[in-house]
Amino acid sequence: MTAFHTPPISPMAIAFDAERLTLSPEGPTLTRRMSDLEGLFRDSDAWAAESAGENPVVYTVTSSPVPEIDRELPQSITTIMPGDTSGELWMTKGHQHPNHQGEIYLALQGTGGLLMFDGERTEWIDMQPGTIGYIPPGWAHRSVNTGDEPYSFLAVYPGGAGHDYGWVLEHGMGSRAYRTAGGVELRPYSE
Ligand code: PAN
Ligand code: ZN
Repeated sequence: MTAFHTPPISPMAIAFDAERLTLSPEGPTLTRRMSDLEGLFRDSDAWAAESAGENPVVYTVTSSPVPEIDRELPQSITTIMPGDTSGELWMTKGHQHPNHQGEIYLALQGTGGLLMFDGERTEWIDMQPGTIGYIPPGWAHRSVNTGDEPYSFLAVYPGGAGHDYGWVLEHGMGSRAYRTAGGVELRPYSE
């Protein structure tokens, strides 16, 4: 079983396999199934049916051994499966960093979108391998798979930033991303 290292952490090299998307040494891996995304998809009936049925894996988050502790700088690779629930593209839960700190995402494989919301304004960045998406302090963020294959990205963020998931349940994300014949369409969050 893999675990986070305990401070003080020694300088270390982390081998990154760009094909297999592994980190070595690795820390814990988190798996989010459909049932973990309660209250997030617009069509709650479709969400409930998929959760009670096959309950598919929507995304995984593989971490390096660097822990989420103040002044450390953890990294993780998120992989979102392709799919949609009543047209709404599969996505991460999304969160706000309560300590309002910045973060970067580097797209690795597949295609996706980085949706950000500061409580008033919504921003969307198309993500493809090589794109760095910058998330400024105070912007809640959610990732979306816009393609037909898994979408993966590397995240690097301050260990003391914290993750507030309730913020998104309370305030939404400003927009939702849907699959359409022409590609991706952003629609108002509550329509
Ligand atoms: C990322 C996210 C990861 C999963 O590492 O935590 O993509 O998304 P949720 O945390 O919204 O489920 C990050 O933004 N860390 O701060
Ligand atoms: Zn974050």
